[in-house]
Amino acid sequence: MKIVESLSQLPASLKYPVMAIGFFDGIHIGHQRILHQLTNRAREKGGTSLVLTFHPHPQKIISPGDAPPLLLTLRQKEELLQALGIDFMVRLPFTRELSLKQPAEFVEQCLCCYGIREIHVGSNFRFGHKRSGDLQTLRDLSGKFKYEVFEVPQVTFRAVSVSSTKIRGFIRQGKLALVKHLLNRPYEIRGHVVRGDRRGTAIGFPTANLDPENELIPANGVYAGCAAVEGSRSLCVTNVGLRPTVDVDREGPVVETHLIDYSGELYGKKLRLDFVVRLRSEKKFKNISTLKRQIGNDIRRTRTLGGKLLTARK
Ligand code: RBF
Ligand code: MG
Repeated sequence: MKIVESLSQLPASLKYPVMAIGFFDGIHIGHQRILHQLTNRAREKGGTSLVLTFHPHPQKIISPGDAPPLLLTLRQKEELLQALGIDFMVRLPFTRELSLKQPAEFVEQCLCCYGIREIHVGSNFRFGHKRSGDLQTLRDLSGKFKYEVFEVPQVTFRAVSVSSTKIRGFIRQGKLALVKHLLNRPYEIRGHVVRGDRRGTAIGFPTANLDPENELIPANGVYAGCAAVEGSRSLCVTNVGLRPTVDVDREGPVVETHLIDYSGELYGKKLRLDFVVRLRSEKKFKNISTLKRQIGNDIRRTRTLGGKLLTARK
């Protein structure tokens, strides 16, 4: 997959270019339906698949205080699009100027000089100044600009329509098993391992403290999952929270994880953490030895779930 920052950077005369447009935060099962349809069409037509997306999130420009914490870093989004077989990611810098464009201007100036043959978008797609353009707007302009519009219906799961907003809510509530269904993969956060207080090592369960690159951290609690470091994967138990038993975190929740059967220095390394199953809430224990016993239980439960955790990501 190649990444460009405007359509003008695309190679001239691409064969039958087909395009999906959206922010695609999460690349959830609804987005996946659009993107599969897109790559299928490209394959059928011997064409080229393009995903037009924006960076940063439009709300960060229009109204930063209301911008949602994102499900994906730019890097994660790129990797997921690549894995889905997209040929080109067109990552338009979202600016105030772009936010002021009327829908028709956007189509004329940003889309239409590039011979796009098909546009695939979800039913609830909106674009242009104040989100005033929709599918009908795209269709109204399609004759003039000679593209076809394909509407991809909303995907529902257990009778609710899937959206990035809902998924963010579920992550904040700790419903990570549900989230795994909606993403078709576990929720993953990445970051470097930073210096902790070494207390974990002292109590017998060394932990890697993560400095997350992701904006959205699951609800406080203990999660079973899988960690990847330098290409190798381990089962892990992750605590998100304030560690009330030791009372050390006044600066907000920490994300720390114990990698099961892993020995080696993690400090400074890049870590990826999958949150697969929520085990319990964080608790204040009477003393360190009851906390230790509980963490021992968390680890046993995680081992029992082992295979399920390791295969959660295909
Ligand atoms: N600290 C708490 O105060 N309450 C907890 O319920 C708790 N659960 C944890 C579960 C796991 C799997 C891990 C790795 C840590 C947990 N901690 C908890 C944090 C623990 O206090 C911390 O790892 C050590 O104090 C080292 O910093
Ligand atoms: Mg630690």
